[in-house]
Amino acid sequence: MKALVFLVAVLLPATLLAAPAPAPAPAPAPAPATVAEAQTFLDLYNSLCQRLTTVASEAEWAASTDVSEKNEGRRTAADQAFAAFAGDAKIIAVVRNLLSRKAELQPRQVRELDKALLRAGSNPGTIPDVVNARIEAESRQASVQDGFVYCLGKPAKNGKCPKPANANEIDEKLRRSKDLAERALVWNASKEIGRPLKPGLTELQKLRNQVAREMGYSSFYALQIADYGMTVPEMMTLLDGFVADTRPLYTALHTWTRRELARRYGQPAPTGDIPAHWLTNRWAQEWTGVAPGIDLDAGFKERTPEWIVKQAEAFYVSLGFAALPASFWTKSDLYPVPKGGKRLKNSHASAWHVDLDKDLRALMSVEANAEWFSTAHHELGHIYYYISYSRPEVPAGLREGANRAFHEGIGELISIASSQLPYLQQLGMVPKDAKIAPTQVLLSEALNHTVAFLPFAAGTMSRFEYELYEGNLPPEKWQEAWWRLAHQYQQVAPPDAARVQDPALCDACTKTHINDDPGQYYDYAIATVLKYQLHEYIARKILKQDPHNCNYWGNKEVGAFLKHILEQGATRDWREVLKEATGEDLSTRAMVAYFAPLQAWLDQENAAGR
Ligand code: X8Z
Ligand code: ZN
Repeated sequence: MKALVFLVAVLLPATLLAAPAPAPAPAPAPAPATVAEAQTFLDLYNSLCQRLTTVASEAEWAASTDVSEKNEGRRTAADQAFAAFAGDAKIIAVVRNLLSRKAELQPRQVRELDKALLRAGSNPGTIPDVVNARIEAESRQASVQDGFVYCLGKPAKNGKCPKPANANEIDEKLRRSKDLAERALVWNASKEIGRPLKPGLTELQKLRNQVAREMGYSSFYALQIADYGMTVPEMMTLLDGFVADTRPLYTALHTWTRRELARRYGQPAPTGDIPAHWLTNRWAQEWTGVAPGIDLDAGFKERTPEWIVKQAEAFYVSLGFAALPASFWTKSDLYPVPKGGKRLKNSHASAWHVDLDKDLRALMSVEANAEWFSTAHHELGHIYYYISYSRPEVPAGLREGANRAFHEGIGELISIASSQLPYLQQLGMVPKDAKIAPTQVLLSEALNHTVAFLPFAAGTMSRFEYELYEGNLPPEKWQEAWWRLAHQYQQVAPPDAARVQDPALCDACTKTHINDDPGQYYDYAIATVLKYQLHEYIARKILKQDPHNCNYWGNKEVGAFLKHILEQGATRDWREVLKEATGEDLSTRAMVAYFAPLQAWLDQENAAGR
């Protein structure tokens, strides 16, 4: 088809090609009989989908909050039952048949059918054994990941660890320790989980690709990207654009951070890559805490983990959202397992829409610090999205974000709103008379999930999964690829070059999304860009305040603006939703503009070698 278009283009005179396109024909009216036929099918489909999702989510919840063989078995069985429905060959045939008469359907019905096809993508009923094997491998991988206990000492002969640690403890040490030997030990310990996860990902790479290819996608990656209505090349071009647009800013921040960390550790500043164990996060995805003089955690010393979640809720309530239902508080799993407790649970924050209706839960391990403060706001963004679109006008099959990045972006937006100085001062987290230069606040934000983050999300992670699925990257090349990309995009190097050659290691496997949310990490890159577009609009057009120094708290108009986006769920094309909300297409413009004063400051500091 593409070749034909090319041929026609070559043969046609340029003037003809340049001629204005004729006015678009009016959209054909839906045909009542086809609309009714589709609706009968969709009513049944949605009812089954919602019921089976509930059963599967309950089982997944049990397995993620209490790792055991029994719960793993229950999760596998429930996910297989869901797959048997979502990928049933007859269902796929009906969906395709209806979609072949697209013009006769209502646009919303077309969207529902498209989503049904995507849901079938991982579960084609034509190869049930492969689908069941995929689900079993996913469930096993999750148990291996969630049941892993980090070890900060040398294991004894019987394999027992003298110093077991959980993820929060690892993160805390990487945030605080100034001792490079200790940092290397902790960083290396945090990567040990990659060993037991590598065989599982090896199997999953094949199985995930097999199911997606059965459904006509070029790879599992293409299937995940299709949810945006985009092709793989389109997505990669978009992501490359994000990286290129923010490159000068990243380079300046990296140069400054190199020197700052060298000072902190009493080392000469590296001329190129930063050693990974110098940075405050296991994957160097954010560099929180590098800025001197801003101890974000200090304000949380007097607070409890319970206060953090309640305060996050209060922020949304102040905007006009309802208080969370009582069941959220009774059913969620919000805090770490108490010391000495035997239960093992997933350590990464997540938000759950268990029954695609009113049963909403969060799985977290909240402690009283700045990182969990931000994460709690992020997770409640998902929860308020669920609440907003769970209404009769939005069918179960469209109870999703405008796209997945919107879902990530709302909580991220509220997270930057909750880290603005006026709000922190209002809460008493930062003294009202504190002399903090505006560039210092901006610097702290850039080091968080924004400037420092984008090359990880749009580069290292997204490119790795691209090579993994689209490129069938063999397992023996994973380490090399991971560190090649970390060098190229993040300018971060492994603490010890030998680990790149070790075939038993899998540093990519240590990132939970590679196992749990495969092929989707660009969601966060898009969310990062999107949140600045929304933030700029809210600050300038609604609050009429400087985006660098504004306070959303208590503003019902901001709440109404957000609610309007959220309550639509996935009933409309995300491009339309974005354009309508901000007047703009997806773009890094707002983000680059927001950080322009920081870029100027960093350039000055770097030139002076300060
Ligand atoms: O995974 C998350 C959320 C859950 S959706 C806590 N985030 C990414 C990560 O931790 O890698 C939030 C931003 C990036
Ligand atoms: Zn999220």
